[in-house]
Amino acid sequence: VAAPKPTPRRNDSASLAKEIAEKLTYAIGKDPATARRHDWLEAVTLAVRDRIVDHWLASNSRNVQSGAKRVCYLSMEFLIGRLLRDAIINLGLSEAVRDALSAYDVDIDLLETLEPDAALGNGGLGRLAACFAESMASVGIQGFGYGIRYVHGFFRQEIVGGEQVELPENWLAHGNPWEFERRERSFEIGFGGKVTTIEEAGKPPRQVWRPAERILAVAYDTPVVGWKGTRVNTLRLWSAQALDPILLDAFNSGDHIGALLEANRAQSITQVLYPADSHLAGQELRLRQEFFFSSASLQDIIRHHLKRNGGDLSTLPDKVSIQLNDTHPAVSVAEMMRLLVDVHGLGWDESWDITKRVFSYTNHTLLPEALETWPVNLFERLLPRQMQIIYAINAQIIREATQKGLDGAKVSAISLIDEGSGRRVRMGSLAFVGSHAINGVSALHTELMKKTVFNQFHELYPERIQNKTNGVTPRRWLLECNPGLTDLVTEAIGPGFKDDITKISGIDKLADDAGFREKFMAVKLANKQRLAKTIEERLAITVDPTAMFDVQVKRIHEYKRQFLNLVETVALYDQIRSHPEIAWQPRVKIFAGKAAPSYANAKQIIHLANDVARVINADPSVQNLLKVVFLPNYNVSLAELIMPAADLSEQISTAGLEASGTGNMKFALNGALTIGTLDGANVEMLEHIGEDNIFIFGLTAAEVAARRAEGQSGREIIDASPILKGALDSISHGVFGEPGRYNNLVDNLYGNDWWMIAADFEAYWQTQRRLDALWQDSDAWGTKAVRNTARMAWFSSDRSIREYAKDIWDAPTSV
Ligand code: 26Q
Repeated sequence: VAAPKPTPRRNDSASLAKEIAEKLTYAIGKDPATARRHDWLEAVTLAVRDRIVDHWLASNSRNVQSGAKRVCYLSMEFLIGRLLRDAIINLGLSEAVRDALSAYDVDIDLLETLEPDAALGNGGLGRLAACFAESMASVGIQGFGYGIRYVHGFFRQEIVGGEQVELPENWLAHGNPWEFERRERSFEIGFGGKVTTIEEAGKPPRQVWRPAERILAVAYDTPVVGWKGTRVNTLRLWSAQALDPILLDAFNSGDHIGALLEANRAQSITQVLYPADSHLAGQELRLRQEFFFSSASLQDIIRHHLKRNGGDLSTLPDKVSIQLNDTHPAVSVAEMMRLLVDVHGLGWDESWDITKRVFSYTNHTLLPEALETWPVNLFERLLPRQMQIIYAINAQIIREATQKGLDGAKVSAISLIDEGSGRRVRMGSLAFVGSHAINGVSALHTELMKKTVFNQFHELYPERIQNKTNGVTPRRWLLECNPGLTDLVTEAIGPGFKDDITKISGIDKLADDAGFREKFMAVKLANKQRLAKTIEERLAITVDPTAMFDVQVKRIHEYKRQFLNLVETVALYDQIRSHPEIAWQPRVKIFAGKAAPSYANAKQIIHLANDVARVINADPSVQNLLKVVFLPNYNVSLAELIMPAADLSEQISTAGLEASGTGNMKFALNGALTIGTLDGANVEMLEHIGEDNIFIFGLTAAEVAARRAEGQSGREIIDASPILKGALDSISHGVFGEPGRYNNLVDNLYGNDWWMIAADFEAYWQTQRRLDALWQDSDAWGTKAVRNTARMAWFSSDRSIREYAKDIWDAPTSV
């Protein structure tokens, strides 16, 4: 008899309604009368998931047939957020699901808010990985995300007494319907132990690593649905398990506690995401995480290649590209060499050639304090064979460089070992030499990479560094988060922009059309009302939705200069009170973001934001003109609420320090104007949007570098600016909390003003006042807002991904 085949799921609302009821009954064990909202969420998710699985299996068999190149994106972070709405929109099921649920009097919008965020990332780098995964599926690339299945993602932030408190996050508490555990897909990962040389007669000596500790990496797969569901890729996240719990029991017979401790020790590797994004947490556990997921991913990639290509590893670079998302998976370069040479018996030179052709590396920061290095002795103890390999690679690189005529100082600049402050392995250098392409994430950042961190390498290998300006997926960051604007654009120019975002430029000509502009600003107002409601519910602060929503949301860091924004806020507060005759424009200053738990100055900035909000919001003399809001627990879902509701986007980093930024793109796509420095991707946004439609101020990257070299202090600038001086005085003299609380922040400005806050204040202040004037002319503001949305298409991650595919991966799109 022929085996019965499952029938693919149908997408009409009646079929969906029936299946949702079946899931509720047979998968969850509830009937509609007693089901709670979470039960409905799970039932809908499972019904939608069935449709994804149909596409997923079809994509997987097409992958096998086409044999096209696979792109593996290795990232310690995937900051995904929620998946239900993403899946529903990409599958084209919005109306069907809404209709199906209306039969049960259940509201899909409400259900969607019950899904926990998958917060497996810190910020920009992790969110970029999630946008790229979705874009790879959307443009038809055989993409595989590889990462870590953290049990606890990024911490939950509460504000208590104005200060950040970190609470553990537990996204898996009620299970995760999107993941499929693949127990059969598991690999052993070693740590520690010894390397022995095996000599056999007639053969070259071999190195064998005998780890002291072995742990199992188990795969959990999540489907990644592309636009229109035509391709579903896989995100494979690794979970750490004790190698063999039963053996362990036998080994520890009688010692149950000891056996459990052993299992816990194994599992601890994937328990928690490190919450530091710009300065190093140099702990051993972090290096273990990095190696754990790198080794598991490479073993999986090699296993797959051998199975599909008749056991021939020489063709690996034709069939696979591996992108390293920053240096976090850089140990992969050494581990790949170990697997090729020690495990699969290839020669060193051939292995090195394969490695370089397979790998490419994206750099996301130039901040010296964020460049990853590991003490040689730690590396040696944890990964003895990989350390030997790094030495061997280093010797080869130095030999090559010397042959090309490099001398002492230049040679030590390219050494993989930093001999300066204790011996340390430079992970950026390892990633560089093991890759055929190295990219920065904006044009400016890439040029600075060539001139600074990788200057010596760039001289030696001038063809390797390229630029790939970041992008954001227009599905999540327009269609899903801003249905009002999506409908308006559809009404105006048709739905073609959903398939090809470049078509959104069709609304450019409507910027001068008063009727369209009014509708555009009406959508904005509705989005602001929605955000105002959340602000009221969460903070009991009433804000006027017709005031200008001036927003800075991102990780809290000194280089991002939330402090500059707060000083301007305080200055504005003072000026409004001392000059009531001026036609001040009503503003709501909105802040959100998390500080790394160990980053004292960043925590002070959060405290100040909350202190400033408390004092200003309680002062009746500025009531209609100024409100300050710090929204706790910034995450992807909150961003989806905030981006569509912003009038003004603050992108005010010290020039030269923000590699790209991606929030800047989300805001502008949703019709916010930008006030920003010539930093990161702001520079390219200026080129696309046009100088009339973006508000640029402040020192350039070159000017910042020059001022830093001079070591100029902020004192003269502050003394010459009564507005700045006044604001700093009220901050340090106790207008906002105890006197002295913010001495450290303020004194830094008088000292060397490292972040150029005093230096840029005047230009920032003046630009803000120009924006006040523009706000009064709502037609002019509306025109610029429309032009922002119309001209942001180039910043789609589909464009970024196509560039990677063509210039770095040589991988076909639309397969
Ligand atoms: C490294 C070692 C040990 C512990 C933590 C880390 C670590 C973790 C996360 C270091 C850096 C990060 C994250 C960096 C990041 O998000 N960078 C941002 O990347 C975005 C995407 O390219 C850019 O748009 C931002 O400009 C950049 O700041």
